[in-house]
Amino acid sequence: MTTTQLTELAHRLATINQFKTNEAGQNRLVYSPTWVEAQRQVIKWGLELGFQVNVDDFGTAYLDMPGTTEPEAVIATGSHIDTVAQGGQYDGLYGVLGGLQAIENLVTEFGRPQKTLRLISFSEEEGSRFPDTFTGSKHYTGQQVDLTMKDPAGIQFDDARQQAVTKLMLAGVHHQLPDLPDTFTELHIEQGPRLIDHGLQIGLVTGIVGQRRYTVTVKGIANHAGTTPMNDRADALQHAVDLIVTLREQARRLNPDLTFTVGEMHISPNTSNVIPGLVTFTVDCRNSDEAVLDQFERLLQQTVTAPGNPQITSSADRWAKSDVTLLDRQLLENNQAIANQLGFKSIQLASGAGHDSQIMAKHTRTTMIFVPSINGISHAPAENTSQEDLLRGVELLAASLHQQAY
Ligand code: HGY
Ligand code: MN
Ligand code: MN
Ligand code: MN
Repeated sequence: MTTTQLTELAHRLATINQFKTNEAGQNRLVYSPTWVEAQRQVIKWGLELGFQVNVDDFGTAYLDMPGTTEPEAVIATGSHIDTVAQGGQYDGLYGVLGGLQAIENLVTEFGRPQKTLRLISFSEEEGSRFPDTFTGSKHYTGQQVDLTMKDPAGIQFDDARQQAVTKLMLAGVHHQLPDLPDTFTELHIEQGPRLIDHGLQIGLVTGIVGQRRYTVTVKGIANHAGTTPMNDRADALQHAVDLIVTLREQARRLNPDLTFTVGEMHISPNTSNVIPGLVTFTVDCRNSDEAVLDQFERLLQQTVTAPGNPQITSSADRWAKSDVTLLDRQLLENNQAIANQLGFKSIQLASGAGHDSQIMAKHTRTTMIFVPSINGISHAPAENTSQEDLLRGVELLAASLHQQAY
């Protein structure tokens, strides 16, 4: 990859990352104004570079470089354009723009491919605005998504979706849902410490952990902070804290590799001199063994609904579940051979982060390529990857796509 092309990738990453709404990291939540700006920009680059551009009903953009002799055979790459709240500059976006750069480099060097090369910018993966994850790749693969679900402000998914998609229909953009590809390769930052800690440059992903997300609701009785005796309270926050401490200990005892995260909490009425009457908090748990996740789910339900203060009730609602997913072995081996030829220091590893690839893998041969995350940080403004590592990922992806499509 030439310096110009690297500069181009850096320029495109910076262009989209400038759309952020405030200094607290990237907030490209699906169908938000910054999300619309970003997806419009990807579409404009696609049109400028001569891709055929499709946008589907969920706002996913498909940039096709049609094949010359086998156009109906499709080799795809891509990732998601949305971010978590206060997210980093590379999660998802690197796979979209790195994939675009890889295809652009191939066409510049080798002309049109024999098979169609497709870059996919999935509308939403994170589950950061609406209570569901992977809605872009789910829609592409024909899985049902609840259009009536609402974000915390009460805005319905379907309304936000329709308004945003209208803004993506630039001149020359088709509005269809393309067929599934023959293979899908996702380029992504590792989002963890393994590559960087071992001085490695490339991760070839064997599989992706299973992931489940819940919202626990604790209902007590709001009351006066000063006049209510300590032994006569239905304090929803105190009970929520007890539940979190108990569940975390249960997760640790069940399996040391079971990740347990409470990332979001809402307290009502959330004011200093009122005993909280209502608390909700999320639980995100992940493991490479579905049986461990099943066991923890039973433990979670038992713990949450265990009898205690009769004035307090609590319940747990699971709103996202993605299964343990093995990725395509042959595609991984092909990429391993290319990485060795290119002299890249690589390992094969499982992903602790969820990815669109675990949805795509149910419908087509799928593989992933990781590049290192500095200090292993992700889902935060400090998320970072060196230019050289960004470059290596694009180089390996381009060689892999070349092997499949030319
Ligand atoms: O949460 C995840 O693992 C992914 O980054 N969406
Ligand atoms: Mn160019
Ligand atoms: Mn991601
Ligand atoms: Mn993410």
